[in-house]
Amino acid sequence: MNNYPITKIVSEEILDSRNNPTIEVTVYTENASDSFSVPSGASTGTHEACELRDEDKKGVKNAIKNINEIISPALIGQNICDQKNIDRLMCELDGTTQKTKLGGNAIIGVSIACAKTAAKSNNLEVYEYLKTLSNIKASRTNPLLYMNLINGGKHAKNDLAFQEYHIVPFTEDTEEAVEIGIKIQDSLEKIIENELGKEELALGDEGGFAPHVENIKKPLTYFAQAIKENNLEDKVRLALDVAASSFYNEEQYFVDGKNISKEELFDIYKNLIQEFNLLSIEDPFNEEDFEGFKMIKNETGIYILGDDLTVTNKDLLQKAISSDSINAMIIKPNQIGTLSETLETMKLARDNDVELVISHRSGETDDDFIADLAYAFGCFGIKSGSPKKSERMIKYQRLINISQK
Ligand code: 2PG
Ligand code: MG
Repeated sequence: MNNYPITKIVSEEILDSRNNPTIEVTVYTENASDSFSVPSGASTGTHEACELRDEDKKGVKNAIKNINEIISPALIGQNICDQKNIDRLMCELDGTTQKTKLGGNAIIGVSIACAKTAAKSNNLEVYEYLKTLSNIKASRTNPLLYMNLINGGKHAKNDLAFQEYHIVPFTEDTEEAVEIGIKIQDSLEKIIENELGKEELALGDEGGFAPHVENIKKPLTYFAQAIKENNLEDKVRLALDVAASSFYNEEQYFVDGKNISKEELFDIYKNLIQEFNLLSIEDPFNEEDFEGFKMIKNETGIYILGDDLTVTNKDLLQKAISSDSINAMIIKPNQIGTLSETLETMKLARDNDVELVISHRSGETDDDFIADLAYAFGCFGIKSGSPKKSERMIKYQRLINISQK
C-alpha cells in the first residue's frame, strides 16, 4: 500500500431517511476523494458510542464543528492507508470511553470516509481494500439477506412489541434473494390489505409493513402464508429482532397489552421457534441479561444474536463469550465509532466462532459501505430492511453488483 497523505476533510449536514440531520464526510488525498454518510439508530443500546446532537437534540452542527476544528487539523498530512493510526488519533483526541467529547457520529464519519478514499487512492474496490485491514475468518461467500418486511417496536406506529420480522432467503445468489424478498412483500401486501384494509399498508422506518395486528405472532402467520403462496417453503427461513430492551421495565416485558415475566416471554419464544422454525432471534431479553441470552441459546439451539447486548464493543463481546451468551452478533460500525474497533470486534467474534450479521440503522443514508464490509469478510448475513425503500435497497444492489464482478 502506498503512502497517500490526507489533504482535506469536508463535512456537511444532510438528512437521513427519517428526515433527521446527519453528517456526510468527504476525505481527500491528492489523487482521490470519497464520502461516507452516517446512519442513526432509534432503538439504541445504552453502551453505544455517543451520537452527538446539538442543544435542540436534533442538529449535528456541534459534531461538524468538531470535525472541522479538531479532527481535520490533526489528520491532515497523515497516511490515509494507516487506518489504525487514523482511528487511534481520533480516539486520543476524544479521550472518553463512549466518544462523548467529539461524538461517535463525527468520528465514524471520518473513519469510514478515510477507508473509502484509501481504497480509491489505491485503485481498489472498498471490499478489496477492507480485506487488507484484517484477517477475519469467513463464513460464506455471499451473506444471507435478513430482510425486515414487518416493522414494529420503535420503528413503527403500531403497538407491536417486537421490532423486526425478517425473511431470510437461503441462497448463495444475492439477486435471487432480493427477488424472493420482493415477491414475499408483494404477497404480504395483498394479505394485509384483504385482512385489515388498505389503510394498514403504511410502511415503517425500515420499509416493512407496519400493520396494527392483534398480537406478536400474527406477522409470522402472514409470512408463512406469503411463503406458501410463492412455493418457497424450502428456500426461506424466518427470523426476529425482538429488541427486548425497548419493552422491558423493572423485570417485566410489555407484550400484547400486558406485562409478562421473563419466563413467560421465553415460553412465547419456544412456541414460535417450534411453529415457525425460526432461524435466529436478536436481543430476546433485556440488554444486561447475559444469563437470559445463554439460557435461550443453549435450550433452543438456534442462533441468538447480540445487538443491544454487545453494541459492536469488544469488551462486551468478550463478556458475552465468557458467559456463553451468544452464537451470533450484529455489527454496526456507528455503535462503536471507528472502523478499526469494528474490525477488532469482528475478529474476536470469528476467532470464537460467533457468526456476524452486518446491519444498517433504522435512520439510514444512501451509503452502501456496509455491503462491502459484509462481503469483504464473508459474513453470515447482512440486514438492510426491505427492498421497498431506496436507502435499504442500495445496500442489496451493491452486493448484487459485487457478486457479478
Ligand atoms: C436494530 C436496528 C437496525 P436501530 O435494532 O437492529 O434494524 O435498529 O437502528 O433503531 O437501533
Ligand atoms: Mg437490533
